[in-house]
Amino acid sequence: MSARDEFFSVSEEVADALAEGRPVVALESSGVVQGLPHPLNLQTALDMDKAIRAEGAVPARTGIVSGRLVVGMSDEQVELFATTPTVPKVGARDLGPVLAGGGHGGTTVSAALVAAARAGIEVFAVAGIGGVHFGAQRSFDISADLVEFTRHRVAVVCAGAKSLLDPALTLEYLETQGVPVVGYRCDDFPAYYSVSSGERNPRRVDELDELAAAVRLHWAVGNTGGFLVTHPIHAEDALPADEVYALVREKQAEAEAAGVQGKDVTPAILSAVGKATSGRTGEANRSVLLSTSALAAEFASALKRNRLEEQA
Ligand code: PSU
Ligand code: MN
Repeated sequence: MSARDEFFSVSEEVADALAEGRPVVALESSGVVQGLPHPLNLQTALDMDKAIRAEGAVPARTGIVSGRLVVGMSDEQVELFATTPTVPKVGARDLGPVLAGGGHGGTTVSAALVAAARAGIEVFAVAGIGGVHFGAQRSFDISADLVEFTRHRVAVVCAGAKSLLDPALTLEYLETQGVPVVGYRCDDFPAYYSVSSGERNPRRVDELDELAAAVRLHWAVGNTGGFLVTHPIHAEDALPADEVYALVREKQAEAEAAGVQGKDVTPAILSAVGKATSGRTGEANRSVLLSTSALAAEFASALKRNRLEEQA
C-alpha cells in the first residue's frame, strides 16, 4: 500500500513498514546535493541506507522530486540529486513555493522534519544539525532546523551541530525552546567532524531502552516538539576541534567579506573548509553520516519496542 496524493508521496516500502509498525529512519537530501562532492555523495547516501537496513530499519530519504515531496527516495532519485548540483536547498519555508514550481529540491533538516512528521516517522538521522552561527549576535543567523525541532514529534539522532556553528549558543537556544539534548554514552556535545565541541550535553544516558522511554515520556506528558540524541563521530575518523574551528573562523570571515548571506552561508563555509583540508572533512563527514545512521536505526527499533511494552 502506498499513501499518495498529488504533492506528497510515501514509497511503498516505507508505507508498508509504517503500517506494520516496523522502525523507519527519515533522512534529508540537501546533504546529498550540497554536502559532499560526487561520487562520494552518492556512495555515502547508498551506504547510509545499507547501514540503516543492517540494523533492521527502513531508510526514508526525503526530497522534492518534480514537484512532489517524496518520503523514501529511490536509488535513481538519489543518483539524480547526487549528480545535479543545481537542485536547490529547500528549508521548511520553501516547501510550498518549490512544490508549486514543480521542480526538485534537496530537503534540509527543517524540511525533512516536516515530511517525516507528516508521514508518521518518529526518528530522523543527520550528521550535524543546523544551529546558531558564530556571530549570530550580529547576523541573527539561526538555522530554521532549531525552530522545526519545536514543531514536530520526531526524535533526531545526530553528532551535535555542524562545525561552523556556535555550540554554546546552539545549546542555549535548544534549552530556551524546551528541546531535550541527551548524549548517548557521551558527556560532551559533539561537533560533527570532531568528538567534542568543548560543551557538555545537558544529560547523558547509556542505554537505548532508557533513551526510548525518555522520548516516549517526553511526548506522553504533552510536549509537542522533538528530542535530540547526540553521539560523536568514531574517534579514529575525527578531526581535531581546535583546528576545524580555527579554519571555520577564517572561512566565515572570507564568506562575510564576499557578501555570502542566508541559506548560502552553510554550504559556502563547509565547502571552503573541505577544500582547505584537502577533502579530510569529506571523509569525516562520510564516517559520521554512517555511524549516525546506524545508531538512529538501532534507536528506532528501541522506540518501537517501547511502544509494544506500553501496550502490553
Ligand atoms: N550539508 C551541507 N550544506 C547544507 C546542509 C547540509 O554541506 O546546506 C543543510 C542541512 O540539511 C542542514 C541545513 O539542515 O543545511 C542548515 O542550513 P542553514 O544553516 O541555512 O539553516
Ligand atoms: Mn541561516
